[in-house]
Amino acid sequence: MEKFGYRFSFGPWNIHEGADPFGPAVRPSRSFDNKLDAYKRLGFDAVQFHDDDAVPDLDNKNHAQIVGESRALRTRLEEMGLRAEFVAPRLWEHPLTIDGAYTSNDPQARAYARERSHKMIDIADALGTDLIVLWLAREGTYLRESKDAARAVDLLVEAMDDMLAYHPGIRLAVEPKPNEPMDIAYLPTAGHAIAIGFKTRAPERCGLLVESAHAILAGLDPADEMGFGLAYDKLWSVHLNDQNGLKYDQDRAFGSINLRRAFDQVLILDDHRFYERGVVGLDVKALRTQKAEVAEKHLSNSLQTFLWLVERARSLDRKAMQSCIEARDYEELDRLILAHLMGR
Ligand code: 3MF
Ligand code: MG
Repeated sequence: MEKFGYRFSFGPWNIHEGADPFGPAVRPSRSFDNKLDAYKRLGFDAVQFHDDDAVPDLDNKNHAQIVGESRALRTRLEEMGLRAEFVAPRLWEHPLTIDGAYTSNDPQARAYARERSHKMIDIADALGTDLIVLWLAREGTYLRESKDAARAVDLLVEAMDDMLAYHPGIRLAVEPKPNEPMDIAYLPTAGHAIAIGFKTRAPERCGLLVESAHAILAGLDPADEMGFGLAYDKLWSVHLNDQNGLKYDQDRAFGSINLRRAFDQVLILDDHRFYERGVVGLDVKALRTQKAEVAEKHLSNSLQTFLWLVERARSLDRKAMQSCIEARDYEELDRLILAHLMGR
C-alpha cells in the first residue's frame, strides 16, 4: 500500500463492543493481544494508549510492576513492528474523578490525579514515547457555579507543570473538546489548548492534538483548527474522524459524513508536510449495527479514505486553483474542487 510517507495509529478502544448509554454490548470483547494483531493487518504503524490499556489495573500496581509490564509490552510492540505513539491518562472513570481530576474541588481527587499522571508518565517512558495526550474529560462543569473558571485554569497549569517537572523529556499535547462528558469543558478549542501551554514552565513542551469531531462539536472547522496548530508548530497529533451535526460525539469513519471537510483536513496536513511532523491518528468507532466479523472496517476504510484524499490533494491543479484565487472567482474554485473530488 502506497502510504505517501504517512504513519497511522489508533487506540485499542477503537475496536469495541458497541455498547451505548441505552443498550449493552452487541459484539464479544476482544483481548488486547487479539486487538494488537489487527494493527499490521489493517496497515497501521503505531498504537495509542490510555495508561491502563498498557498496564491494566494500574491503580493497584507499584512502580516496579508498572515499569516491568510496560517494558515487556514495548518489546512485544517492537517484535510486531509497532511503536507507541502516545500515552494518555484515563482520569474519567475512578470514583475520585467524578467531579474532575486536576480541577476537582476535592484536594484528595487532585492528589489522585497527580499520582496517576506520574504513573502514566512512567508508562510512556518505558514504552519509548515522549508524547502525552491530555484529553481533559471531566475538567469542566455541569453546574457553572460549582467551580471558578479562572482558578480551574490555574489548577490545570499546576497539573501540567507537575508533569513537565516529573519528566524533563515528555511533551504534553492537549486534546480539546467543548463538551461530553461534562456540559461545559474548560479547554474547548485549539486556541485554548495552545494558550494554556504558554502559561506553563515549559511552553516548548506543550502542544495540541486536534480531533475532527471535537472541532465540529465546537462549531469550528477541523481543518482551520489544524491550521492554527500548524502555524504555532504545535500540532503534534490528530484524531481524524467525522461527525454528523451537533449531537453526541460520534467518532464516525473519516470522511463518511462530509467528504469535502475531510479533504480540507488532508489538504492542510499534506500541504504542511504533516507526515514529517507526526502520526495520523484515527479515533473512529464501528457502528453499533456492525457484526463482529466485520467490525474493523471503520479503521481500514478511514485509512483508505485518508490516502485517497492525499492522492486528490496532490493531484489538484494548483495553477488553475491559483488563477481562481487571483481572479477572486470562488464559484469557479468551488466547481474545481468538487469536480476534482468527483474525479471529473
Ligand atoms: C474522547 C476522545 C478520546 C480521547 C482518548 C485519548 C476515546 O472524546 O476522543 O477517545 O481521544 O481518550 O485521550
Ligand atoms: Mg479522541
